[in-house]
Amino acid sequence: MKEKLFQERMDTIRKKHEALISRKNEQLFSVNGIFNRYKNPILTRDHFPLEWRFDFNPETNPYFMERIGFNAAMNSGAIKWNGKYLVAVRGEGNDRKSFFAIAESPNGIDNFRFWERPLTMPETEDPDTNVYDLRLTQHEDGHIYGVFCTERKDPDAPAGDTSSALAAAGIARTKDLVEWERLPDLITYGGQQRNVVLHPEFIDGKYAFYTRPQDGFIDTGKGGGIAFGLSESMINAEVKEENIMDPKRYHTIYELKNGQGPVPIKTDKGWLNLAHGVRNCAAGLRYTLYMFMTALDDPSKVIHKPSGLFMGPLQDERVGDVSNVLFTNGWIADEDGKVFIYYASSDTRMHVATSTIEQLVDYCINTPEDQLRSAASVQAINQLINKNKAL
Ligand code: M1P
Repeated sequence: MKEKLFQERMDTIRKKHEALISRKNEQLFSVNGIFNRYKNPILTRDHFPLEWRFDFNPETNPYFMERIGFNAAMNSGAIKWNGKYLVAVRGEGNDRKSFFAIAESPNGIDNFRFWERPLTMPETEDPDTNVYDLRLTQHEDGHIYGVFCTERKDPDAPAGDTSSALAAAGIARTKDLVEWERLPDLITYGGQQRNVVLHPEFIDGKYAFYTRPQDGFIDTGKGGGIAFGLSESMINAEVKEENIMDPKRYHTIYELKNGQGPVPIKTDKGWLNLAHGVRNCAAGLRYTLYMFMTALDDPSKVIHKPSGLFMGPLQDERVGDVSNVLFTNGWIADEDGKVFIYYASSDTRMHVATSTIEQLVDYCINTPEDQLRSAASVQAINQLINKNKAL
């Protein structure tokens, strides 16, 4: 009887899992014409391999029950590797611990399959409690760097405070995405760090980081903008001076804080940047994505910044573990100019949107800037109406 139950459950679960991961995705029509969303998320908690979740031995698991459960597949770095589209997923277990795992797809939009094992990230002498939000930088020095958030309990938390934490930027490097060498965490002097990204090119012969200084773990206090700073080395990376290049601002979608998303993409008109901005409202924090461009000869200088959000949580995306959130830390630009934007919704699942470098540059250059007042926004609308009337 039990053998039958085991076999039936195993067969059904295998079939359903295979159907889920091999499901075709479908591009949706785009009214804004800037990017296209897709019908299905590319990864969810149900995509994790069954071998990571079930004990397949009928002796020790007669009911074929899940032994290790997963809660989310979210904030993923991305890279094109050997012709495949790879996402370095932030997996989150039912135990609330995040980890990294690579899933690859032949076309960037569906059929993402996890590699055999999650990524084993070596630790420093000070073990990480939680690691998340990996950004993958293919640096011109020949290494692929992974920069991520490492979180540890705050050693100065008063007795009974079991939630205060310290966030810093962990760094590791690899040549094959399988074996990783952990390097010391980034040293900065502006408080805690999250959303740190390594620029892919040397600037003045130095490594360049986008940072996000923050006074506290959640509240950024005096920090909270995207900063830029240089480090002499990656072996002992240290940014002595962080200069805010894209500040948080009153009554914008990045009023409370913001953070660099994926590694900027180089174009002949400047660097394309994608970031997240956070505002507060009665429903809590709302995370949306926005874009800006920086100068080719100075990636810390913002040269174009469209007003408002590029992408906000819509429909099912609005609901999840942390609702009303879009977050991105990975995109891939193909040789033909197609761009795959990988984003997570509500800290729960991963999606893709596609666009092109040409469209994104056009969006950045030709969308009016935020003039920071309602009357000025009305002026911008009127200018567009006048332009259309003159046709
Ligand atoms: O929960 C929303 C996001 O919160 C954090 O982003 P930030 O540091 O800007 O507040 C990150 O922990 C991110 O992982 C998460 O998606």
